[in-house]
Amino acid sequence: MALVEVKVPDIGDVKDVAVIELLVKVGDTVAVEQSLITVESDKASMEIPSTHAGVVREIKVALGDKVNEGSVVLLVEAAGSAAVAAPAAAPVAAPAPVAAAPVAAPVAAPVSAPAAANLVEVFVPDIGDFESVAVIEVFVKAGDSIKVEQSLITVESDKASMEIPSSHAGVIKELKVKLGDKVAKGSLLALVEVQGAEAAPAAAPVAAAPVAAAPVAAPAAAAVALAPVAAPVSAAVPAHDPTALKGKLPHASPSIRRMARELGVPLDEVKGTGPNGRIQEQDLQAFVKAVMAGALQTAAQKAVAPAAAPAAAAGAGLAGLLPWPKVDFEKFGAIERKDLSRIKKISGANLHRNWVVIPHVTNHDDADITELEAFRVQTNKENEKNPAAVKVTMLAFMIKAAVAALKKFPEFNASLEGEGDAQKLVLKKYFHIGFAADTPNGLVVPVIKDADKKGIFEISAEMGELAKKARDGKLGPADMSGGCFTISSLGGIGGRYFTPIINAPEVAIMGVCKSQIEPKWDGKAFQPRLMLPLSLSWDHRVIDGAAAARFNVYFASLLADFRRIVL
Ligand code: CAO
Repeated sequence: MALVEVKVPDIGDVKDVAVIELLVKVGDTVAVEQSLITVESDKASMEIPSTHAGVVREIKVALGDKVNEGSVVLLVEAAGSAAVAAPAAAPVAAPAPVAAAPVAAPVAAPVSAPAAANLVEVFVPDIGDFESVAVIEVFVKAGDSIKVEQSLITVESDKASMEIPSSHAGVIKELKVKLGDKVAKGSLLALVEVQGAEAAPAAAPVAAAPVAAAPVAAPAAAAVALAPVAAPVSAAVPAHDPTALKGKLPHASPSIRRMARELGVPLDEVKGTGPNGRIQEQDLQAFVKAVMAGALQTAAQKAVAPAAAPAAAAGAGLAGLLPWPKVDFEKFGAIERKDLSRIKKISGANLHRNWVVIPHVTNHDDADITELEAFRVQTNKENEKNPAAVKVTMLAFMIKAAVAALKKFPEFNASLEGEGDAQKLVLKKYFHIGFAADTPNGLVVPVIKDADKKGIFEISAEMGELAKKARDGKLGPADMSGGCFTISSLGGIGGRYFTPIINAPEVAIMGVCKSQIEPKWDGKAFQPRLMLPLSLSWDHRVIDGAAAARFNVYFASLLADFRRIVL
């Protein structure tokens, strides 16, 4: 097992960029191109990817350190000889930084002045190997006076964000891009009316354009006469105020920006608690929680609050989202209005909060339950003549399997508690498993307490009682509290896979759908096997993808051979 040094790749002519985030820790298994750290200059932040796959043995940088091309970031014990083909010295093809113009590359040139003699076109400079990056912020508007190097827009790839500066001083006559557009090197950004000498072609390059990281020394000829404006690929409007012209980019990494956009959070309203006021994930979470709890209103909410108060329950103006569409349904045909059931109102609000607050991911897998189903059917057959016997359900087996999996993967039997730096993971030593039950009034989740201490018959019987109580609307709070993990089975109904919403404060939920016979290759021939589709949703703040995949594999292995449960 060789230890290899992973170094900062070519990040352009930028010197001494600060390490502002460590994205891995010692012992972590990293993949090639996985982001290791975030570095930041005054104009751009970028994530530095790994050149090798393996296990992190030592981290050579600390928060606040200044790094340059070639600085050793960490030592990785490369997995076998699988150390990436790319030698450490040669950064992976696309060093994360999307990079803006290399130093001294003329960012733009006034090309064939389109309309008037002193009107010049300002283009996107060389931004490295990236074909198209999204415009996520627009700082200027038509009529604005701008200076050379003044930032016009911010663009972002999945690994880096950067500001694109103007190559000319003057007055913006026309802005050629808008939020959500995709741009590339040479895309036309703006028509700028320049004064006197400024109108002369850009022999004078714009010095040191945006800081970040041109992967390779860029040709000086740069953007002259390149095809203007890439057609806007997506006019998708970010959830937060799309037209706002913000003077200053909030201080946050690309991943935080992306998360904020996905959640519709106006990042400039979030208070950063990191170094130099940098916005961190916990700041975003605290903001969302405060808005959800009604303790805070976004500027957009405040703006619509007086008029939209009654519609707030429908999400109007939430975190800057567009108001809920108002449609005169009667105009299109006959309708009937019905009150939502109490359960639907309560569960709806909970589900909504959980969906918005938890960064959740769903892993899908299949379990071969051929033998287990045969055993279940056989058991029920044996008990057919006994009127007191309980019908054994597949769900009861899954509850036992879930207990075993929670024992093996304790972080799945956990809850997050507290906020920010004081946040803790509460690991539970008890095993109370909830199961989603469909009732005429809506979804409820009764809980089988201490499922680890109960057998299949007992669990099946208790489930039957709880499901009946649920259908009759007789479940009490005690029946539905204390859950550690939930199973949501649509197996009796149908479907293949779905994405169950985590039942907070739990951190994972297993969704199962209808099993069906599928051909499975046994090495010699296809065999008909009964396969159960699994959909495990998990909270990415607590669990990572590898653990989730292992949980699914283990859970499936238990169902495939239930004897493993006693090992
Ligand atoms: N694959 C194939 N068949 C399945 C199955 C699966 N995964 N799971 C159950 N079945 C079969 C059962 O064997 C049963 O068949 P038999 O009567 O021939 O034995 C039939 O489907 C009906 O099962 P069931 O759904 O009534 O019983 P259950 O123990 O599987 O589930 C309960 C009980 C309460 C969980 C279920 O009735 C229910 O409410 N499910 C819906 C849960 C839900 O809404 N989840 C979504 C939440 S997200 O909105």
